[in-house]
Amino acid sequence: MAAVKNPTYMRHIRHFFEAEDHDCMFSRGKDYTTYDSLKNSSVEVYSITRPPNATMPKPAARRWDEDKSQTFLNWITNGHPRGEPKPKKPSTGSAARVRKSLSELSDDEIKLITKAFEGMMKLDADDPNGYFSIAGIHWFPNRAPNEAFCQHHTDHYHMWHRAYLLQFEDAMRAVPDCENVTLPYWDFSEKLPSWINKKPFKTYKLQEEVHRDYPKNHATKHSTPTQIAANFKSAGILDTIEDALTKSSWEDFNDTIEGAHDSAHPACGESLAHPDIASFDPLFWFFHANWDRLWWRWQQIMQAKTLWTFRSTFAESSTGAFFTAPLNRMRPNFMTADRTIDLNALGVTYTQPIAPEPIVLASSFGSLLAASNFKAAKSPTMSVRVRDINRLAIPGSFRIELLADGKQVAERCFFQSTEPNNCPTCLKKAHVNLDFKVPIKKLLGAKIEAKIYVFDRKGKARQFPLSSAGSPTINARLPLEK
Ligand SMILES: [Cu+2]
Repeated sequence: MAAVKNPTYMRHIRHFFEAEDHDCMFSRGKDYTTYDSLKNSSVEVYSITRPPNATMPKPAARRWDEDKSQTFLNWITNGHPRGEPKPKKPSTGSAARVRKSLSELSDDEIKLITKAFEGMMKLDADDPNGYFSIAGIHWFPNRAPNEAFCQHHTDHYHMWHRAYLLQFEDAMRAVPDCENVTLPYWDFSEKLPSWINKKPFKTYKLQEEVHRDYPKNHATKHSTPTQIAANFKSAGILDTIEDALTKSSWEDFNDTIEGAHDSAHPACGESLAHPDIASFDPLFWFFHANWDRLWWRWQQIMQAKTLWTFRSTFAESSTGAFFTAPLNRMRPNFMTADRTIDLNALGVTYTQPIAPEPIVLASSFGSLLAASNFKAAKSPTMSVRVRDINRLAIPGSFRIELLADGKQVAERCFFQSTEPNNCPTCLKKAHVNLDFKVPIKKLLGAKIEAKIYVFDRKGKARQFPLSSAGSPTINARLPLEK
């Protein structure tokens, strides 16, 4: 490689390091895995890698040559630009478990998935491979208090659900003659196939009581494919997903995509609206396989498919704490969070759209250096945050609507238990913020207000007084562009 004049972190510099280099430096208490940490140590790194007297990387064969060292120096003297990765076409690789889209399945594949679901549903309620047991991990069944496992609005949200889907897929494969089955995903840009409303996918009857509101034989329910498609459209879910895929830091991606996830749950119908019962609805599994696929899709775009490259997407070095013991632990008996990152190493991959749209990545920062030039965009969107909502006071998943002169201009949902005070995960974070992006034209001069609606057991939304949800505030910001 010739020396690069204008290298960036995302395109060049982070790829100068391999897992073993990071392992080695970690053992000496040094962390060069994120943009911030490497930037802060760049002069030191330059000096220990510079030929001919380098001490790093350890194997002599991988020592940096003059050009590489010069590239690194150029990065320092240019002020450490972060940049964006070069877009790459996604690949499916050659994993053993290829998860397909619902619309790609052949008749035989649908039959096999049907068999696996029916086989799991026939097992006893206490069989660890049975549908009831595995669905019950997500929340509620009459467990001892403080035994909720599912992770939402925490660092482990994606990792926990990836491990959970694997456990479900393993149980599908444990059904006789289903050893090669894979869990398909529901690509939200496609309408659900009609067989989703046939046995055994239409509904699942609880084999045991999970809660006084969900007695034995309670039947789960989702809306029709047409209704769901309409709900997704009015909640703007596909737009939010598209936006999430352009985010170039993990924190930004994570916030945006989980927001889309939270709005998509109630859009699917009464059972999926509540974490208490959501995973008993057979649609849950295809729905969540797609969220996992979208995370993997982003990992591919960011070239962040391994633990170390994944860390390079963190905006803040401290984000990585959840990868290190004991914070990497996920219950019950799931693999640790760090092991979930490399999906290919777990033998899984997803089929992808044939011609992926080129994606323009965007970085966003909380502030810009006053010394740099910036401007407000011509037809800007306003960032509006409804802040400090005491969600523990709200009995279940809720929707916040933003109104200008009485007309709704944006909405977002928050997915949570109907008894957040009994959920140890919810208790960890009592106050939450919800962010909206609204064209400024709709807000200027208008009376702006927020309303909360909480979903009842039937998935119907009823208004909940804002004054009962703590003292939330509304904050508005005008994004500046560099
Ligand atoms: Cu979910």
